[in-house]
Amino acid sequence: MITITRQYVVGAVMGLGLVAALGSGSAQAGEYNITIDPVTIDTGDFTRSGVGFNGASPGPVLRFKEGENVTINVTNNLSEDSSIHWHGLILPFQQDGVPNISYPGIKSGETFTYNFPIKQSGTYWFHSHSGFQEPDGAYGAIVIEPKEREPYRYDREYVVQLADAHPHSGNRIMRNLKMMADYYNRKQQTVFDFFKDSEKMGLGAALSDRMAWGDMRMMATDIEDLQGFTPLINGKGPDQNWTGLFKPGERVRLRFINSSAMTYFDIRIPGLKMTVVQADGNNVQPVSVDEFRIAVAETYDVIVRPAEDKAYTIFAESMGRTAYARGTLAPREGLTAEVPDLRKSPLLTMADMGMSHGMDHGAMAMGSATHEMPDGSSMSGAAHDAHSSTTHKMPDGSEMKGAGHAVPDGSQMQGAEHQGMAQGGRHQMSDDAMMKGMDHSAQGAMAQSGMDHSMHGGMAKEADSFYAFNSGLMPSAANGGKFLSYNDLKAQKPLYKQRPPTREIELRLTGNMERYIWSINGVKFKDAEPIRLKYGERVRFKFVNETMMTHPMHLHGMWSILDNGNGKWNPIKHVVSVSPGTTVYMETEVDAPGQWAFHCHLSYHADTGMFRKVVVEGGPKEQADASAVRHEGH
Ligand SMILES: [Cu+2]
Repeated sequence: MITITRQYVVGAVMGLGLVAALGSGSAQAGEYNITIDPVTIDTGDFTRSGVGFNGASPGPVLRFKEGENVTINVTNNLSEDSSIHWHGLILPFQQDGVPNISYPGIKSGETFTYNFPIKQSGTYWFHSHSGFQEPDGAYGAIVIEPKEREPYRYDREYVVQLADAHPHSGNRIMRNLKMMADYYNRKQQTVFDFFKDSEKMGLGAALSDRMAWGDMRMMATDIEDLQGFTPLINGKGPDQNWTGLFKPGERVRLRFINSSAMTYFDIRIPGLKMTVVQADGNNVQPVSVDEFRIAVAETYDVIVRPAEDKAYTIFAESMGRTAYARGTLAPREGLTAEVPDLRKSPLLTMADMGMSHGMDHGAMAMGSATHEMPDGSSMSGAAHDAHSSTTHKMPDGSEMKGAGHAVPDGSQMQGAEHQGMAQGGRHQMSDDAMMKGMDHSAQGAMAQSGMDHSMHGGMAKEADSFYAFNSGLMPSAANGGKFLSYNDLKAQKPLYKQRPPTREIELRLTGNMERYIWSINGVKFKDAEPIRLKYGERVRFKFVNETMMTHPMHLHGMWSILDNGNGKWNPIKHVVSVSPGTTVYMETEVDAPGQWAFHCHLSYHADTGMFRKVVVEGGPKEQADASAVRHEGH
């Protein structure tokens, strides 16, 4: 049975300003009042002014029931325009809450009334879609109880909402990044690192490595382009230690939500296995893990069963290892457990630089294709003789030619000293046919046994098709155990019938780090035509990440069916994270008329142009009405 703690019920009702919850048979109707307010945020490290809901950041936990109709009156108490977007909810586009796409936004002092049916269950969240109000604190959680019983048991539950509070306001951060893209990058390599590398790699290799990164106008440490934040759990900094209580032996459901502006987290609870039961609000076939990575804007529900009468630390390290969020699960208030140290910062590799984009997996050989770099220059992929004698047996018996390590200036790095370098060939199957022909366990086996990269020393890691082979970002569990992969996600119950896509749309994720401009297909939102879809289509989106940063791509209004090779069991998500140097596919049943946002969920990437409007043409008349909302610029 589900027991919601008393504290929770009281907190939800009070925080919500619940006006009425009328139960009439199966159809319920709830009315809620939310205000958008200036608030003070205290992280324990610093205090600043920010934006919140109902006088607090994070805002209330909204609890809905699948099948109910909700009316939400949102009053803007700020001195500027605002908005609320219901992240991951399937609703009519006029209710989606994106200024200039769904509606004009909410003016200062005004109230906008949202009204929509709740068609789904699970864990979601809501946030302002105006300016940098979300990084400034305007976010809250949504929990939707299903009509039918859950397919798993738990005794109590907690929302664990992560954020990356920064002492600077979003506007100030954007100004600084525009002025100097590495303004907030404190992990830059120093001249000392260079001498260390020279000793290891030899002077020539170290120099070439630096020149390669310089040509990219990026650094091996560009994993987090915004550092200096304090990670929060439910609004509390590491020292403020958010605590959730349990009775030993209980099953505790933790609803993790990453509401960060810019930060990916790797989450573990030392001493506890976590059973992942839901991703982005949709039930998945349970998978037991020791650690998982949560992209910006994703949600994961896990169940843990702490058996002992002691405290456990919820430890969420930022992907760049510059900071951590910390909370505690404990049988009593005031108990704490040991807090682990941050692990060493990963370094991006040449694989993350997209050295392998020219690789054609149909032929399994490196082509002589040139690679368009973000700044418009091109990189020759011609010099491959260093490894031409190396061939790799694939599970299907074909052979893959080893790829050389061409650097952007056309020179070549010698094969012997690749300490900081990655394998040029990646195992991401960007070719549709290959993808289908190979199951992912075979791919894993290939990397572990079939491919022996002894010459790369300890650099070779287990393959995961969602990371470039030998990516510096490829995670591993702190205790050596199981780290969740996108490949592990299988839908509990597919939402859609499996059918072939009607067409494919390629979206290259592009950027110019030096000028801090992020774009899609090299075009900023401001200069881009909308993506036009037809109601009834099933579109296959192909994301090719040509940048060195990981982008969490979020399509509003319709589900993103991640193609992770599990066919009809492919998981259904609202955010698809695309790592550097990889190609990722997702499919969408185009079943929601109107106009929608489609963007990278890193706030400062979306703002500079990694954003598109999607227009869905046709469909049921009462829903369509797209012409009613005029596009009024950006
Ligand atoms: Cu991005």
